[in-house]
Amino acid sequence: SGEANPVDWTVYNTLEEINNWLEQMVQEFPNQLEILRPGKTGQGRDIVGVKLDFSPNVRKKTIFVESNIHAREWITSATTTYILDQFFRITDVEQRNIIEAYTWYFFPVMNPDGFVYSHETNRMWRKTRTRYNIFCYGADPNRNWGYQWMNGGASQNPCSDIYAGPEPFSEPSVRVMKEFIETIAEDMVAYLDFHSFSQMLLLPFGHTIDHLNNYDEMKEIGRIAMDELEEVYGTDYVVGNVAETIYIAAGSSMDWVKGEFNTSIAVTYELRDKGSYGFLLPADQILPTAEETLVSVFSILREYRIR
Ligand code: ING
Ligand code: ZN
Repeated sequence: SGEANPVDWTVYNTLEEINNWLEQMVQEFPNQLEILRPGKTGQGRDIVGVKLDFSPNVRKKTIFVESNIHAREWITSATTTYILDQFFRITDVEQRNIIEAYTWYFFPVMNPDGFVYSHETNRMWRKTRTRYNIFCYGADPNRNWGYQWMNGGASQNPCSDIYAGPEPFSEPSVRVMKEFIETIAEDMVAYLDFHSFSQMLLLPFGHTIDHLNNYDEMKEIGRIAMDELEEVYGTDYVVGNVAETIYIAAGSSMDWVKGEFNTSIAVTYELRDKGSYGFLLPADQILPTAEETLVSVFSILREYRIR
């Protein structure tokens, strides 16, 4: 914390602050962390992530952590940066065993162009910033992935907040991350995606209400994890697939990962709250949100591992 490191989870940070913090973490822990810049956004920004491995010479299953694919959902990158930070501080033996059993990829801001726009111009911005006509900018980066693309809950109107884009992977940032995830997908056991708000743990899929793949097992695991989350600060979560629990929505990153690679654990959190503040969640809720969420991440992995 302090001047050299502004990320301390008492305020929401800018893209520059988050990226500087990631670089500082890599400098502090060069044997465990590696900076990743797999490509650029439509506006030419780097998409920045880290690879975390506490024993880099041992090949392990991998876990991918995504947040802020939607620009205005600031609590999501605040939460995932907190989780990354805690992974270097936690001493509990059971938790350390879980952390160190995997290779982790963290991409705290998956949509840097939109994120900067939400900080500098329009706090309620959701999409990317591709110019589609003289009035309307951006496609929804969580409707732009090439699994069941445009098969419900997405729009072909560039002015819509759920505009799926002219074709799958039209958004440069989405294409970059698709190609990156393809390089690590073989070993991936979990894809953890963070949105806000609604207090839900969402499972695939968004295009159909059918309970596909390992839905039943994941619903059980998710319920146990959300009960543990609630024990921390009383925050209650609903668990279920996207289509039945929130709305029909096709073309998401989670559904693409599940549909393409059948990744065992593919979940999307809708973090706090249930609408009182919505996207404008006060900064004094960052720490409690992040703490309870981290408890549930351990819970999901523990439950999955003992089955
Ligand atoms: N909600 C998500 C959205 O993209 C979602 C819900 C999650 C849809 C996963 C599909 C897959 O609309 C928010 N708040 O963005
Ligand atoms: Zn979202």
